[in-house]
Amino acid sequence: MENKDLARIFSEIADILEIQEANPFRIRSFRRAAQIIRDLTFNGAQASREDPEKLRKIPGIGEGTIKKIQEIAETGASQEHEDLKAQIPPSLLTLLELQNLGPKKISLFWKTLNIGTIEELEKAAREEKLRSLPGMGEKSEAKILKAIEDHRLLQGRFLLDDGIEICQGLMDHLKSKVKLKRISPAGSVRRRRETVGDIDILVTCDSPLEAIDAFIGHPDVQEVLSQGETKASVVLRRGLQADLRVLEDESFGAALQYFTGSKAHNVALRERAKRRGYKISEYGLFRLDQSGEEDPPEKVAGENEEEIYRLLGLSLMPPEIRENRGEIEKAEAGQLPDLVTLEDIRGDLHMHTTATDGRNSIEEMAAAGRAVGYQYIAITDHSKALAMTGGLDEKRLLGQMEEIDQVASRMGKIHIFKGIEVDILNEGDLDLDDDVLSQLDLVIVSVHSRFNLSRKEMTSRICRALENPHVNILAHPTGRLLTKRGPYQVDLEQVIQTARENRVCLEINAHPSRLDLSDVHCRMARDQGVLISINSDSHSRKMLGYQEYGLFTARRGWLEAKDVINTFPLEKLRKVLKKEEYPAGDSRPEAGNSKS
Ligand code: DGT
Ligand code: CA
Ligand code: CA
Ligand code: ZN
Repeated sequence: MENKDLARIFSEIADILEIQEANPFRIRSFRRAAQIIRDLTFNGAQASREDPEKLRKIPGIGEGTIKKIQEIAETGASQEHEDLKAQIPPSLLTLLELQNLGPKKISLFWKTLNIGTIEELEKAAREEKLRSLPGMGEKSEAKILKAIEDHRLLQGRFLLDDGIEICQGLMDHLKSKVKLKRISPAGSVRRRRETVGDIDILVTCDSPLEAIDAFIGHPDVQEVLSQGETKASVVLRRGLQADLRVLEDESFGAALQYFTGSKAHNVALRERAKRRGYKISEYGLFRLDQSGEEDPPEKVAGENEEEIYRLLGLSLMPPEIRENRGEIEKAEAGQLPDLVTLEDIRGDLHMHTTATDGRNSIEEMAAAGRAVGYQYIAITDHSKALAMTGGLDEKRLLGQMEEIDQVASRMGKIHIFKGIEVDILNEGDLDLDDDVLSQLDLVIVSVHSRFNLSRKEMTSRICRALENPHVNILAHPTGRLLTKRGPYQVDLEQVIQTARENRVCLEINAHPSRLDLSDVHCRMARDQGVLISINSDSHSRKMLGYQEYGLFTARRGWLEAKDVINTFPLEKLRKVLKKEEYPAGDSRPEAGNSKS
């Protein structure tokens, strides 16, 4: 059992106790235990059985907690947790998934209006029954409706990093158990979509039944939904579904093409095939005879994806862009974008250190950046408005700038830009004096407060910030948290235009729960000649690896290396940061052209 799963049980106990208005001290102690368990650097369940002393040494973990961990490690569940769950309707806990709705409010709704499900909550809000409850009002009622709407959109999907990790785990397991000829992820995992609904894996091998058995025998499989001779579907412990299909060699390419999708891409491709006298399916590409009949069907391709596309007059396109957003037309014209790759990335321009809420020092971050092979990084801690992170004021920032000089002189080899992630205050003012901002190499601005402004207010707040001449990058431009919180209301077209006019770049925040800008917005920005920066927003050195996810989004947004400033050589990047150059816009005569 992983620490995450263990912690989830503790925090759910706290949630239920809080809904029941139990002793606040007990609630707090379960919450604290959940937090500590989540952050353990070793496996808590394992330690509880093999070396409980290890747990005893951790401040904040008492005997009661250790006993409970042991119980869960041994039986897979906690009796107290099970008993508590039996005392409330199970749907009450799903209400906790709504943004900004805690156990106290849920308890209030349950006890006063007998609300036990999201549907009942929505009905009560629409009938304006919530606003008269203690501590509630018209605004909080509207927020609940918005949270329900967001929840519907985000429900049942998983973050891409989890999807890739789980998919890889399943594939490694299959490879270790069965002799396979070919194996590939398909579906949204292969297209690197920002969230995934389920996992699709395709294999070819001599003994399909063995592959199926190995698949359903994976230790994380919780339930087998279906099991046939060549395919199986399971639900995994994390709640995610996974599908395996075992194929013949001669149709592997066709199946890979079909099950990679997207559906919209497949539909467009099928119509194209039809117009050219072919029929396409998951089994292959077939030539129809003159009358449009497929009898006798002549299979002309199937083993390789590339061959199928070639016969349809198309070059092979990267899975990331198969969304029927113009890629088929571009492939036909031989004008597919030359998508940015991980090798193009020369640095990372957004990261935090121990000065605020990061876990590593400037020197450790720089060493980690150098180890990745970067030519430059930027240190961009938070500003003072974000008090809970220990945000920097002017004086501490000036001190950090000196420290960066010292570290830089010791390190050599990697260039360290002096930066800040400064908060955009209510009306679009920045949280630090212009005088200090002017001394930095790089100023990132971002919104971390008051997410629920009107579209007009939020747009003018952000645009005002972008007009400050020191600003270089707008971080996580829509504030969304995938599967948790939707974007705030903002007119991105206006933001893009203002960014362009002021030579500001927009960020793809590469954190897998942000990926903000989204793929579609990236493309919109690029088409308007706005430069993009792909940033990990690392809060520890190991998070530098998140760049890869930002890169997937960039590719899905059709970006080329020339659109992304952290692919630029140091000297060119310096000019962009000084606003002496802004090459994407300057060299792109016409919006919407993928090749200039
Ligand atoms: P997901 O799982 O919701 O993240 O998204 P996908 O794209 O992985 O969708 P999934 O798992 O339902 O199906 C995998 C692929 O199979 C999908 O991308 C395209 C193909 N596919 C599924 N259903 C249809 C369909 O009704 N028509 C066509 N043409 N293709 C389909
Ligand atoms: Ca899928
Ligand atoms: Ca599927
Ligand atoms: Zn940040």
